[in-house]
Amino acid sequence: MKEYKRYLVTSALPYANGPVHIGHLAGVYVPSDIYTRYLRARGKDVIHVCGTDEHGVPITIKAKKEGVTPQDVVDRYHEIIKTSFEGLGISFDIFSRTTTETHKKIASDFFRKLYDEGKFIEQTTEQYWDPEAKQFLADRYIVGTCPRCGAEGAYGDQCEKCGATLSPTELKDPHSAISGATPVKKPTKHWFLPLDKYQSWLEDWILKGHGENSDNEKWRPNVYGQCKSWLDGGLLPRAVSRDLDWGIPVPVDGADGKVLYVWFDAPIGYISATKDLTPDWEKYWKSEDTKLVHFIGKDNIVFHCIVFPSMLKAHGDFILPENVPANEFLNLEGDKISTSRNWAIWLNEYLEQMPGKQDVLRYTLCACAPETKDNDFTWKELQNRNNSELVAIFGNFVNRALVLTSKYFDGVVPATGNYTEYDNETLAELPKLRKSIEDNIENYHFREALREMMNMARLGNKYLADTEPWKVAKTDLSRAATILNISLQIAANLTIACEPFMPFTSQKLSKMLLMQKMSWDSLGGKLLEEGHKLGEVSLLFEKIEDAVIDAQLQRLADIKKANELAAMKAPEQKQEIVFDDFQKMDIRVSTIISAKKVEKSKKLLELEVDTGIDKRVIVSGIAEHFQPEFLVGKQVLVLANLAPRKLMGIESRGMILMAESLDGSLRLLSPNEKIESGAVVG
Ligand code: B3M
Ligand code: ZN
Repeated sequence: MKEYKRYLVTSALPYANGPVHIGHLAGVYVPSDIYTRYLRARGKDVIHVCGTDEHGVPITIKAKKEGVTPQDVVDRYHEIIKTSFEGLGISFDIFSRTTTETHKKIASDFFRKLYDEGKFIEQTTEQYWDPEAKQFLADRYIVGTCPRCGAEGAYGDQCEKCGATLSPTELKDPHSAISGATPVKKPTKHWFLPLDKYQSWLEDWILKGHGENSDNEKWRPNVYGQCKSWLDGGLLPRAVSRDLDWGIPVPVDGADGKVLYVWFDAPIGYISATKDLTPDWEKYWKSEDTKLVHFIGKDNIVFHCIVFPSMLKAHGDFILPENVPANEFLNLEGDKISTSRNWAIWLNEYLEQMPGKQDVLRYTLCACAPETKDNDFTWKELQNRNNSELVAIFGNFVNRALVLTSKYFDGVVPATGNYTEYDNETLAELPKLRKSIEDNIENYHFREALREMMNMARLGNKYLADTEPWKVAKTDLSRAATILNISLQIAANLTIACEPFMPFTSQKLSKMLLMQKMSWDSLGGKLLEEGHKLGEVSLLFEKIEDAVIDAQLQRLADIKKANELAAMKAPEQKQEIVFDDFQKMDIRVSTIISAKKVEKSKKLLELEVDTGIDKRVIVSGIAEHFQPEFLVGKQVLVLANLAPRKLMGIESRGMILMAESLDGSLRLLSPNEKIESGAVVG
């Protein structure tokens, strides 16, 4: 495998049209941060670049929905996203945006170079046009039925249901997302990157270069498989411009009203961000000694493995990625995460609602990261990971080691005596675990790496449980000294081993041990000198109580309910009637005087009602919906001239009018102001 001199790590640029959620974090940012922190700890020359993706239809749609400008939208979300990433300790070297001057210039120059060298095809094609909104309908501006899976509401560029990449003209039953109008086709000129010309080069580079038998890094099966199926299907030219008024103008004459396609400019954002980070940016992008790694979610694979590399190849000045470790999707409580259905845990909200629990989220998301297949996040899992792993193993071990040292040795690292065989075996595990963590991180197996880091805490916990220094100390203080020295060495090793995964914990633990920050290279050895004074002991993790989890689950249940209601359709209108039919009904405002349950009936209430005409009894089938006490004194609408009928032996004269919600629950209908009983409704 090739040795690289430096690393350039990129994380997908989130659209600045909403906050980031746990799906983004587990799929992209937690793994990329672990990878980069690890490389930094090893003293490698590494930079991690990211920023917000601020062009394209996702932004303009959001702006339209909120009645603000696209600039307002991207300004707001850039800040929210940036702050929340910082809050979670995602350590980008730069968090830029694609609306900077640097980016506009780099992206325009990129396009211009390809244009000047004749790398594009210029073509006039028929595209959908909204006759009401008077604009072309690119990408998400058009919705319809997916030609692949038949789902409704597929976008012009992608079906979220089956993940297919689409073009607007493929959609069945297309309509405008702006006005709802049925679009018409109109000719318009665009620039296309002829991906077909890069097909055989891509086959070589990906299928041979990063497949099973290659000397380069082998791409994950999910990534490799998606690329292969694209290549097997045969690549076609792809438009790299759009008819939109938000984006980077196409930098050639005669391109008024046309901007670069967002997927053309966004990946170039990695280059611009690097340039804004360091004057030395070219060494990262133009030297074969740099290892470029793109962290992305699976819906971005084609753009990072096929389209962007073809752009880079066409340009010629830049390196290609060595790996693209894309993750699958994370679900939430068994359901697909969805921004439009608000089915997500938003990072900014998590940080507000669960202060001090950043590492709990990082730990849980890494532990359940969808590395090989879609995976599920549940609040119960977060609670369990916290309570039975972080608190019960990691925290418990560290706490016992420190508290016992403070009790028996005044908080000073005690001197060791002779090691037993078990001591030696335990210490010998440390370098093995280190090696395993390294191999796993370098192969992008972050879940496994995390497990091995936790195994280091398990090792310490088991060592303490087996050696019982709290008992030994009573009879053999020097043996207890050896045990605690070894335990403290394990705790010190944990500060280094856990840093990529849980940087806040690492820092807290270093402070308790009064340790300087140490490089990865010291991991596995003896890190604390005899006589070293330790700092103050506090708890690393706190138990998360059921009430906290229940409140979060309740919030999700409320969202689900609201979504169900929003998705329900009102029943069809009944058959038409004439005015006379309506006139026959005598509806009166009435007041309920008393209410009681009808004996032996689950459903019926016996109500005494003042209709203004008389006082009468009405039996109503609403016992499961209202408590009798609630009804007394309420004004309601009564259909007074309904023929009497007997229910459970009681004569009922009239009917109380109710509104039945789409979910089947009932509401009383009362005048919005009090009015005398007997008032006629009509
Ligand atoms: N903004 C898509 C996404 O958030 C896009 C990634 C760009 S990476 C260059 O899924
Ligand atoms: Zn589909």
